[in-house]
Amino acid sequence: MATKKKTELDLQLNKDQLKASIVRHLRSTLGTSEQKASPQAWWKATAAAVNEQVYERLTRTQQTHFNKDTRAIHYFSAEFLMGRLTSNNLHNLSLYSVCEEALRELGLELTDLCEQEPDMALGNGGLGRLAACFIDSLATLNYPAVGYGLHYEHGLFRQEIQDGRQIERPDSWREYGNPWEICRPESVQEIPLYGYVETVFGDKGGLKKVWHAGRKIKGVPWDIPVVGFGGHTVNILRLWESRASEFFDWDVFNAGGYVDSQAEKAQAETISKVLYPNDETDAGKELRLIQQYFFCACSIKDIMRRYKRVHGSDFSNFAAQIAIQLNDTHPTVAIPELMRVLVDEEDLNWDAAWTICYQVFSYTNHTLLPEALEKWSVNLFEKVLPRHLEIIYEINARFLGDLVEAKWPGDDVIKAKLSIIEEGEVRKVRMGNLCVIGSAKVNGVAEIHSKLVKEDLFPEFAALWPDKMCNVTNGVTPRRWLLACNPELAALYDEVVGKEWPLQLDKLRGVVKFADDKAFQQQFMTIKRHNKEKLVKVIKAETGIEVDANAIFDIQIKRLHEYKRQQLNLIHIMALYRRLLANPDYDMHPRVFIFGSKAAPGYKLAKDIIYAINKLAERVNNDTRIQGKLKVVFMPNYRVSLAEKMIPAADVSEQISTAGYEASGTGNMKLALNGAITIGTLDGANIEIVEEAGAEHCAIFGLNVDEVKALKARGYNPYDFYYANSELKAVLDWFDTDYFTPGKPGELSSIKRSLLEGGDPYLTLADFAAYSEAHQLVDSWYRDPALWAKKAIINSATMGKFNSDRSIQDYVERIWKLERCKVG
Ligand code: B1N
Ligand code: IMP
Repeated sequence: MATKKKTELDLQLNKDQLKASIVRHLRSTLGTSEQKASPQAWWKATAAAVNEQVYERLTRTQQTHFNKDTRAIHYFSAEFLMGRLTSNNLHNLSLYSVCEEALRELGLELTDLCEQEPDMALGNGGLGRLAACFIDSLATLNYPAVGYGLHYEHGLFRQEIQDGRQIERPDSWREYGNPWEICRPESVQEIPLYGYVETVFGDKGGLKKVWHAGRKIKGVPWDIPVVGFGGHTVNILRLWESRASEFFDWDVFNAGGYVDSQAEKAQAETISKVLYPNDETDAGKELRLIQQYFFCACSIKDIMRRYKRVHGSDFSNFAAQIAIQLNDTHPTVAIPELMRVLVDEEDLNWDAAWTICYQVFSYTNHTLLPEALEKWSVNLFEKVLPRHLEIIYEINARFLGDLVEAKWPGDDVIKAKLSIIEEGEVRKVRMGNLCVIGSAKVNGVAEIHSKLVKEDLFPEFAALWPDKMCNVTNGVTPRRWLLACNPELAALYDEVVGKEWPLQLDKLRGVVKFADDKAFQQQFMTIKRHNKEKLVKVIKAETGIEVDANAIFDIQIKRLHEYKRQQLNLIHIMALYRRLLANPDYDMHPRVFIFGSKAAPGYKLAKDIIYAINKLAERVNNDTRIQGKLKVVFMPNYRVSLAEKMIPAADVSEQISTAGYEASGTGNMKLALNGAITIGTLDGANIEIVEEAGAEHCAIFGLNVDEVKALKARGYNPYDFYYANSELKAVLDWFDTDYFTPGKPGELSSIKRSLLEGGDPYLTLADFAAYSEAHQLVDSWYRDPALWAKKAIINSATMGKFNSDRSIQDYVERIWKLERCKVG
């Protein structure tokens, strides 16, 4: 018995043990005492106590994966929007309520301590948060997986609002240390950049390429343990930090150039300094290409090191052991990097290397927006990565000369279209084409999006490789987005359908039969009410605005982009305001329109829309004539931890992108799961949400994808709608007055201009009337509390499909072919 291995149960802490551990860490790790400790010290001590559990399981998991030499998925992503980890880790270890009690006995509230944690905002929005949900699901389902990305010192900027305008402030998430990350100096990598390529004679005869780097950068790995729900598997997220290769350039230093050597160091450290804040826009900047190469090269070296430790230089098992998923085109350079390593460093011949390469990689496309499809100038590539450009040329020549020529003999038009190189005044490398050519599978992120990827974005590639393109609809983790953020609703669901739903979200279907049950409706709506009351306090604290929990909470939270059409929401609120001014008895249930959104710092129109929302809010919220029937709130600094407070309190979810532009959306899933009713277009995953919930329980409006295409083909003229709809005209003309910006007429005119002279590229005016009607429908539903409760319940109960565990299972079956690996 004495030698018996520790089992799961032995690992599980009780309240007293946890309490003792927290106090011990407060003293020995934080160097303080119960009497003096700040809330921040208590939070860190709690995290340290939890980490004892995490590390034990991490070690077991890594041991098991190593011993069994399992195939693993490596998720390459420039963004991981993790948010806070404390409550998530506690829930996933089944320690949340134990910890709550332990802290209570110490006179502390766990929820308060959780507020001490800065968000880990290493992502822009949906794409980065998806990566975070996916690594949670991979660990939960016991799949061997590693997330690879960049250890940005500054994540997405902190947004302040000053006189209605967005101001960007640096985010310093690790200024005072972060208890969830572990530095791994033993796995440092060195990464070459710049320089030139030399052709030499190889040892085995024949020619060989040698890349003489102009610079070398050190990559330092930081590991974030990723605790699966149930606590069996703890995988890692490995993020690379850049450092100067030698701390000083001693020659420069000794010659008296201390400042120069510091500049060199600063330059190297710049690489992982800051996340580019552009969601869906390609900056085309040298530093961004270097960021991408830096983390991909570090990660490939890391994978190689691990593979060779077991298999030596026999690469015949490589493709069987290693799968790499490219989260959009940002990590594409990993493809030529793996070729470079296999051919130049491991001496494989080209064909052998290429056969490995395209079996290893798969690519997820997240957008059709042309401005997001990455292209790098050939000149920049040649300067930064000269050897990779040669490799890309070789991949391209073989692809066009063999495959394309065989399928479309002599067709130079198709060759020009499929080429990795775009010809023109400035020659460019098309990362999307390189991804498709170098990947086994290409997937879109919702049914409609995957169809458009196949038919509109890459039709020739789809003809060439009919089996390459597939769909995996996005999902969200129900642990964070229901269990942790909405504890009351989670407890109600435990009672009604049992406690398995956080793993099998389909079980919530069992709630549907209570949708008409008066007592259940009451319980459900009381919980919604509590969540709204909590949000009322947050709104008051953050903005000073008083709102009434009796009103409909209508929420649009997502990055600011014209295609997401916050401007449509804005002009509709203005129309409601006009109706109320014209007729103070205008019949509507009180509404609070709540926004949360960051604009890319260089996106002028997006920032103008934020300004307009805030100016409208000032005017509307202080207008006594409308008797509080309308309120507008812009919540500053929207981020994951704020989303966790807003989503459970939403009555209405705004998902109003122009059909064909939102690849999937994931906020839509979280809001519906928490009982919000969707006002939405038939775009992205909205289509599948409606399929699950039933069309009668959502307010769908506007042009669909085919109608958008047809209208554009006919020639869309926004003035047709402007002149035909007197309310719409009056609202747009309002932008030119000083009604919302007293003494400063024209401050909001850019919005009107974009919708008229600018051609209204996202068809805002075309959808306005239908949108307004959808709102009236929602208003009429809300006045019937039983009808509303039923719809809200059905929406929540039917979102099982959007569990990110289901997405991961789809990836496993359609793309990765992984096997689960039980730990412990
Ligand atoms: O990815 C999400 C989807 O749910 C959204 O519909 C989609 O818009 C989003 C360049 C992007 N697509 N492209 C990006 C982000 C950063 C960047 O630098 C592009 N984000 C999306 C998850 O599939
Ligand atoms: P969607 O664009 O509505 O699908 O938003 C996707 C998800 O990304 C949201 O539910 C949030 O979790 C996250 N998100 C979107 N925009 C932001 C942002 O500006 N900051 C932080 N998180 C965001």
